[in-house]
Amino acid sequence: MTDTKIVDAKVIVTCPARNFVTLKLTTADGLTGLGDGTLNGRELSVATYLEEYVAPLLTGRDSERIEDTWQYFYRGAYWRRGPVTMTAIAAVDMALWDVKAKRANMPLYQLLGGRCREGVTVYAHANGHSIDDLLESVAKHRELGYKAIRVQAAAPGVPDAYGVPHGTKPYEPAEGERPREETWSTPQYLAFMPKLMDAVRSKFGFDFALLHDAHHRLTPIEAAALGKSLEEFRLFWIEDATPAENQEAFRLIRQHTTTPLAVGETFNSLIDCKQLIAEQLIDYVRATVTHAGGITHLRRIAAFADVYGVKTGCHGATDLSPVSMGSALHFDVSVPNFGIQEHMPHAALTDEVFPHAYSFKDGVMQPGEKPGHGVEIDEKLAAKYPYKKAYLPVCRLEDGTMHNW
Ligand code: CS2
Ligand code: MG
Repeated sequence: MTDTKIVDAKVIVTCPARNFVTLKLTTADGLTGLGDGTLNGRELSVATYLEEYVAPLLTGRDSERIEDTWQYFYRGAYWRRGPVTMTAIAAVDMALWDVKAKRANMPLYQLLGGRCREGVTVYAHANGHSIDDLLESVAKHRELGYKAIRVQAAAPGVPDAYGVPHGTKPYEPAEGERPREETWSTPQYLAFMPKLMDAVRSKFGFDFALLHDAHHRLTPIEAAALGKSLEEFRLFWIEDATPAENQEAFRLIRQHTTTPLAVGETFNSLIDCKQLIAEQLIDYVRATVTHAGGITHLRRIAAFADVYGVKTGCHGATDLSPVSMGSALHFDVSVPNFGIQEHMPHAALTDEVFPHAYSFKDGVMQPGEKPGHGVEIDEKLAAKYPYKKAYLPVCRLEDGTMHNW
């Protein structure tokens, strides 16, 4: 009988182009598993939670007991849910699935029930400081083979559109010792959006999926107006039209528009989307393996969503590490109600620190055939890039009122 006990639980914090928190588990039978515990702008809170309260309880536990370990950390903490707790549990869960799949000598998707599709359709980010700029970016992404493209551009008179980079660097919102302050105007944005979508559809037609992220900046009635004004451009979705803390808010949007709705990159539990799903107020749920309690809990969200015809559309920004992306792709390829997966390629340095088996071709990603989730970490290289504090920005209306980012 092999000894499947966890003998070591190590938290690795590194900043190869941006900050990442990784949990590495080692078992008595010589296997290792990795989990992503990165919470953008609040990374050390999860690292500390893992180091102080979780790692000491992992040593000596049986690595084979994935569900029981999930329940142990969820119920056992007494303080249920919340982004810090659920990201920490997620890191443990991902690492345990990685170990189990390696022990079974299978790519993780096989343990999850095998393929439900040939590959994972992903959407890219196209952005621009103007419509012309954006059209160039869309053309570039179509050349790269993407079949689904999210478009974001700066509306005239709105200094800080969401998703548009500052200068020529790739879009990366977290920066600085203090949060950057952004300024927002909804009226200008709402007037601009139909022009933007019209320019994209007129130039490139309708043979690809078109997406947009409103990043929680609208009220429900403004979101309803946006959805209505974009119907003729047949979007794949509008993302985060309004904050979803009040799940009922989506009823109003739904009553007014047939534009599909996606929400949930900040969700950490099924409880965050229970009503949204059960009342069919959304079409896609954006929860991820990293922030919503790992593969175990995301499968539960997806199974619940499937009952109501809601599909998955996992968050996949660069602040989720390659460990998250690898795990997400195994989940995506094996979950019945998959919708789409976000793909924002990592910096070359990030990929060097996290060598991985997943790949991209013609708008589709593959998790790879390596046992486990297929992502490793080069610890020596990781150690060369120490943590660097970086905050997500805050957003204000033109009169200085604090708004939603
Ligand atoms: C986003 C992210 O990818 C997305 O849809 O909204 O860029 C998000 O702002 C960051 O992941 C925040 O950490
Ligand atoms: Mg988003």
